[in-house]
Amino acid sequence: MQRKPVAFPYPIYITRPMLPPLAEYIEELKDVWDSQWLTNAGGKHAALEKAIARLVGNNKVSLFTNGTLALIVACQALRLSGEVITTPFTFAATPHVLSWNNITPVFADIDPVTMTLDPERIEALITSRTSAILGVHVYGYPCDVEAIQVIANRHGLKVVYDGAHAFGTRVNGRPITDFGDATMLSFHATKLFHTAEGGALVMQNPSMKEQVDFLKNFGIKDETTVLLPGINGKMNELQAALGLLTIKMVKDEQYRRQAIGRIYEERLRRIAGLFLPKLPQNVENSYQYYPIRITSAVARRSRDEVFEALRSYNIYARRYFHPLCSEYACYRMLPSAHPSYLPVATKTATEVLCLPFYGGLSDDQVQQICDVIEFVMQE
Ligand code: T4K
Repeated sequence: MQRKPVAFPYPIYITRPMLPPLAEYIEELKDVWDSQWLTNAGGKHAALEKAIARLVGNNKVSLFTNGTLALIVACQALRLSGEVITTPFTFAATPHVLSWNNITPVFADIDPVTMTLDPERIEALITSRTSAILGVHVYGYPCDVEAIQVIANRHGLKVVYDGAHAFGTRVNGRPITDFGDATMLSFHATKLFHTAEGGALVMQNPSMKEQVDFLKNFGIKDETTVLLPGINGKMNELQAALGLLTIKMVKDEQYRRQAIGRIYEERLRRIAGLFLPKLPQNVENSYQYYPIRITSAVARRSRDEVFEALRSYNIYARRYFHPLCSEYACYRMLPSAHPSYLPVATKTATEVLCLPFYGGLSDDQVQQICDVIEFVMQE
């Protein structure tokens, strides 16, 4: 039996944001101070929008103050209504965006391997009220974008993706934002690339970008013309200035996370009942999260026991996404929310644990986290 490991004397979180040297941020802010232009499509906003457009293969990009507003506006721009089919295995923002648009979320079960919307569960849920499919590239693992598009085409539905975790994910060499009518990206502090709070919509259609740009600025065209009932979703210059620095740090952060992933893999792969993330060959990882799965039928400890035990060692892993959105008080009365229709999602939500995963972790810290996991799973 392994000796009981020591607890960390400080908290180890699931993530920590990349931060450029403060002096560089101050330098970047000098133009903002000089121009006294703080928001409403300033120079930093334009520069960041361009930089992100380059990364996503020159698709149309519109920056937002957060990812949630970007998704709300996508629903407006695509005129979604009635019902939208989505996954229950996601962050609260996904179904809430539908509710804020007066749309009923219809939950479909997920694929047991990718943990994303199972295309085979979608068609049975389509009714005359269905206007779209809203997939989530959970942990940056891509939905089955081709199968989803085939279904959407067959039924005349729009396809929107919540790509909050998928900045940098590529499928067959193509940016994940190439698929569907629009993809939301989140640039929240907990995301790989971040602007403290922030987000973007990536679209294929230039006329949609034009409309989205109006919608995020109250629908204003000029001083006397308001075209649409818009909202305030604009990214400000302080956020964009931070983004112009953090975007340069993404590649190194991904390399470091890849190295951390290798340590986890090497140390944890032999533990009975503990399953490690494995992406298909044709997918490039965003390195957003490191989700392990603990299957209580095989493991000596349940996911919740491991989660609690890790906390006693000052390790704050997270159970993203437990409970399922379909279990929230505001959604559980929906017919599609009944657990009997969502067996895979229900089981997955009891198994997943996202481990600390960020470039600032040293090899020694990762090894110590592994010592603790090994110990608590064999206790
Ligand atoms: N769709 C999906 C699938 C999403 O996951 C999200 C957001 C959205 C849509 C909405 O996108 P945004 O509108 O947020 O752009 C966090 C984030 O707040 C949330 O953005 C994210 N998903 C979700 C998965 O995680 P919490 O409640 O878990 O965050 P919190 O405050 O517990 O932070 C987690 C840990 O991160 C902390 O324990 C320590 C560390 N941390 C956090 C912050 C905020 C830092 O080190 N520094 C920080 O500034 O929701």
